[in-house]
Amino acid sequence: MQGKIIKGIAGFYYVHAGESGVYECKAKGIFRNQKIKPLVGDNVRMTILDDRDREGNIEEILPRTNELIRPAVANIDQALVIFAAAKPKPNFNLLDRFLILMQYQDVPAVICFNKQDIAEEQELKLLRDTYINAGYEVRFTSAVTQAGVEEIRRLLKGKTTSVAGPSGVGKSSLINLLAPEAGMETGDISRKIERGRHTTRHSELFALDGDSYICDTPGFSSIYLPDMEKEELGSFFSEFGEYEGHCRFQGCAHIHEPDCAVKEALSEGRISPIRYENYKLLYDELKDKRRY
Ligand SMILES: Nc1nc2c(ncn2[C@@H]2O[C@H](COP(=O)(O)OP(=O)(O)OP(=O)(O)O)[C@@H](O)[C@H]2O)c(=O)[nH]1
Ligand SMILES: [Mg+2]
Ligand SMILES: [Zn+2]
Repeated sequence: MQGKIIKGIAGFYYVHAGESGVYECKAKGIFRNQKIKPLVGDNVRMTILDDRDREGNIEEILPRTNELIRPAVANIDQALVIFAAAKPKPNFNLLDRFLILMQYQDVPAVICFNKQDIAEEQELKLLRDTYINAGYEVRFTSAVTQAGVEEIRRLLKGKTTSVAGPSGVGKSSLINLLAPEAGMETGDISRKIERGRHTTRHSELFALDGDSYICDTPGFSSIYLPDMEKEELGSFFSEFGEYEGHCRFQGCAHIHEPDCAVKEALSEGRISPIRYENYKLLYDELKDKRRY
């Protein structure tokens, strides 16, 4: 029998086998035979040990299309990164880091700005302009009015999508609308800290229908840049692409060099100052890291 690992807790793996439902499995022999640890998202072959108690053993992990390091999940088709358009205001540096990390792992990212209902039109415009101009797919939603939610549902169809974003932006609220049986707890950040138990600690997949899964992953408050040379950073800012061939110097870092076409585009408003500032900050971070 085949299935997909939807959750892993303390040595047990929960395998969703379509119509047959979910089995609680061990993975005896897997590490020894295949030298890999099962991940949420893995497609597996299993044997059923007890059909009434719904217990099984994972016999084989089927080939992965990809394997993300953060979050640690396999076979992800796309990432849906959720930030709030307001309350909390989006942290652009964190968003850009996340986008770089996904591109580094070859996972297409779609940006969703939630809480559209409480953001000013001006704030929404800034978000739209900044990230559409940077070449990303951008969606706006509200878990309260449900605006944009159907569009997200269409986006998820037939794919396994990993949902990520900082705490308090409405990830669980949106997942509950998309997969009501997920039954995720939602709440105010302050209340959460007091009680300290809503926070997602494990990645978990929810089946939306036969061939669509959504993966809730632990929220993040910081992200390390992937290991790369500072010279590679520019390739993660695809909006620089059409200008960088016109810089005076080949290999221009677009920081202190004269006759830099990227800086010229910046001064003419064709490149977003938010994105450019993040580029500079991240460039310095890579430079400092390499010095030692
Ligand atoms: N106005 C408004 N409030 C929202 C929206 N979506 C979520 N909220 C509220 O924002 C708060 C946080 O929502 P959650 O869904 O718990 O956020 P989360 O991203 O899952 O947070 P963590 O689990 O801590 O990572 C709750 O009080 C929600 O009711 C929205 O679209 N508009
Ligand atoms: Mg949540
Ligand atoms: Zn340049």
